[in-house]
Amino acid sequence: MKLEEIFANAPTVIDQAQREHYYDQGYLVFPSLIDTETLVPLRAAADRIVEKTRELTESSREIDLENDHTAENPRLRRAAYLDDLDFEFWGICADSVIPDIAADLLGPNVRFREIMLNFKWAGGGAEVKWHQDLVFYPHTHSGTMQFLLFLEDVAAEQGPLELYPGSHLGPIFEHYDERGEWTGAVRENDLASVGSDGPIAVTGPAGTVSVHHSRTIHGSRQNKSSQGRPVLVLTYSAADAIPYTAPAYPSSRYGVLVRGEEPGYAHHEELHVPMPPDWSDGYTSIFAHQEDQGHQEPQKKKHSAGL
Ligand SMILES: O=C(O)CCC(=O)C(=O)O
Repeated sequence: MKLEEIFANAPTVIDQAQREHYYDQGYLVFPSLIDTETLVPLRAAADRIVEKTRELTESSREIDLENDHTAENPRLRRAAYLDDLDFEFWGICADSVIPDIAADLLGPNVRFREIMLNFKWAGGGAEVKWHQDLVFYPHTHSGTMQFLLFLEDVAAEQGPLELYPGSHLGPIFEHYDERGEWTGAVRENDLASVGSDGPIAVTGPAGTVSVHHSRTIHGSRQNKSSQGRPVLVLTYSAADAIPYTAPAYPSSRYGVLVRGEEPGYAHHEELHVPMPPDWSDGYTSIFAHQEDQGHQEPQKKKHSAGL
């Protein structure tokens, strides 16, 4: 949908000024949006996942572990496929104010893409290098978005999400290094050309929700504090944005329509997007790719043609 078509429908849960802020600045923040009653069962579900990982000695399809994870001292970087891992997570994806906000920003027809939990464990939880989400999952237009929901309070020293306001209006950068190996991160010399005012950090109490545009440059530092920083990461797409590539996390609900109706058409935007590697044989996590490339099988430019 074109922006003027999205704006032609009155928003239902946010106001027009917030919509305009999102499209001008590439993000919005809703402090304490989700109440404690809703957070408590989500935290319990996250705890159940942590308990199960005590059996793991290495990362699995769903769980990405820090290198120093042990049964006694579990340290998770990410759990993906949450909607399949625990019954508790689908409600926040489909029956909450979050998909309503997505519909106010993307147009009435919205698809669920994925839900993950980035733990950012206390005492060194991994950084997320600067990146643009659209480069991980190019679509026929840039109408995809990522929400973060804080399960606990997030302060500056816990490695909060940081983003460059307005960067979604700039170039879409390569996330490969000079040798053509996928790093999942914007190159340093490209970053030097972005936003002279620098990034802003998104902090706030538990229940705070942020949302950013698929082209907004964002990342987060290591968590060197003594408090973990568990956040739910939810992504959605406008239903008329068709993916060019296989999803990283094809859970059983990937692509399910959570608001509106099937549009019956695809919308295209003129975009120049570098294609990611082919994820159809499996994906670990952004953390694993951004880690020292020497520890990994490098993922070269090998693209999938399927959806
Ligand atoms: O967890 C974070 O701070 C950043 C999340 C993110 O950008 C991602 O997982 O793609």
